[in-house]
Amino acid sequence: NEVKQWFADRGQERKQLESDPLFGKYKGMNVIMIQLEAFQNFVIGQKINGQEVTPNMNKLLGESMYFKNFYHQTSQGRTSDADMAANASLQPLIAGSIFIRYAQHEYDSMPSTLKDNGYLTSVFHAYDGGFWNRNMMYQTLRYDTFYSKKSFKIDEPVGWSLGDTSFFQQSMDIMKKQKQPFYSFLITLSSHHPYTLPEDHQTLDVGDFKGTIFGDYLEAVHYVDESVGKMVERLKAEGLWDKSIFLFYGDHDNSIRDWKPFETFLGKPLTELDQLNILKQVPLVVHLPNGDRAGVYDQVGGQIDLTPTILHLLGISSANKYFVGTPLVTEKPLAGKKVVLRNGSYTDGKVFYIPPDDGKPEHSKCYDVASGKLTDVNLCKAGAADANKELIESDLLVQHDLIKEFRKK
Ligand code: GP9
Repeated sequence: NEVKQWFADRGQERKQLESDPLFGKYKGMNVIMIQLEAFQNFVIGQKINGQEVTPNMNKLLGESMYFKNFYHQTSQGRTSDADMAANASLQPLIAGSIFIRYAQHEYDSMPSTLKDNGYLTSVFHAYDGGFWNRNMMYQTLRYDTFYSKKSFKIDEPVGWSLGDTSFFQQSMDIMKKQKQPFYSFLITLSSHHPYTLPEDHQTLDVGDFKGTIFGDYLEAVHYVDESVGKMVERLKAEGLWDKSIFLFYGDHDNSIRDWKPFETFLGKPLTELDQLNILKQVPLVVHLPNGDRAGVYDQVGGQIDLTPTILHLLGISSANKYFVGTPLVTEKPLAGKKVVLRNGSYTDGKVFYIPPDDGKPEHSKCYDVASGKLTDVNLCKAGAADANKELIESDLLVQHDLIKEFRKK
């Protein structure tokens, strides 16, 4: 009952936002969502040796909504956690992945909700269908079709599989023939650790970073940026661009834990709060038809908010769905909105709370975001309790298959 009530309260928050002018403004549009492998926010808008690292994305920002304080919420399940947060609006587990451990449980999700509203739903990822137990999990999430590696021609070998440029183009060949409206979820792979690209794909002059993992990472994200740019051109050429909500976000950090190259690249020393933000922030870019509402947004959000955001724009109520998140694209940002990370950290844009790593409450930290300085930990206390509750309720729902239980006739 406690879990049921907690989710009902979240549903009520979303219900109240249904009077927002943006609720249903994009009813019936296609949805194209891209999850970018290990793509962190700190590269957006940056240059190296005079060359933009993400020129195509930077250009796209002029006609899109860019959320610069958007967080990944992943844990040990990495890419699968990001997928689950984005498509089912639930927190990851503290250990392992929901995709592996609870693939047979019942979930509310973006694909199932859209399917129930007349959408054709597809997921594209050019790697082995069994990885992260996707074959099974995508049935659970009720996609119509999962296009895995065997649906693609490996005509551009990069890293583990197919290069993102060809991956997007081949996915587009399928999408352009699909019945509309459709929901397409695309998961990239070329910028996977350890980031080394074939030589003919290295087009960024990374100077002294050449031959280091950090330099390889910059080259990889530069290549992904080019692939995304070509995908956008193709969407325009196929007449899908202004008939679709198009968005992309990064799935998780790049696992590089040596801060020196980051400091050299960004040209400044990094505080603990800077490091946390670099580690946890991924870009979220949302292109609405006709470039509506383009601009830079500083309200906080996380992957868990993506499904509620899309459903809000399409005018599909999620009040009765078991989702943790709330819509980000609204006329006015939701007051008191928090992003909760799996270790119990949270931020509301004003404070950033870090739980103690030794379990001793006196070692918890509360940062004032504006000044970047530590502040009175009591200012984070109530928020930390709420954050902890969110994690507990999400865990109980997932582990005990409570959606099935709640819907039993
Ligand atoms: C593989 C890909 C990578 O299919 O999604 O997952 P990751 O290792 O980043 O969690």
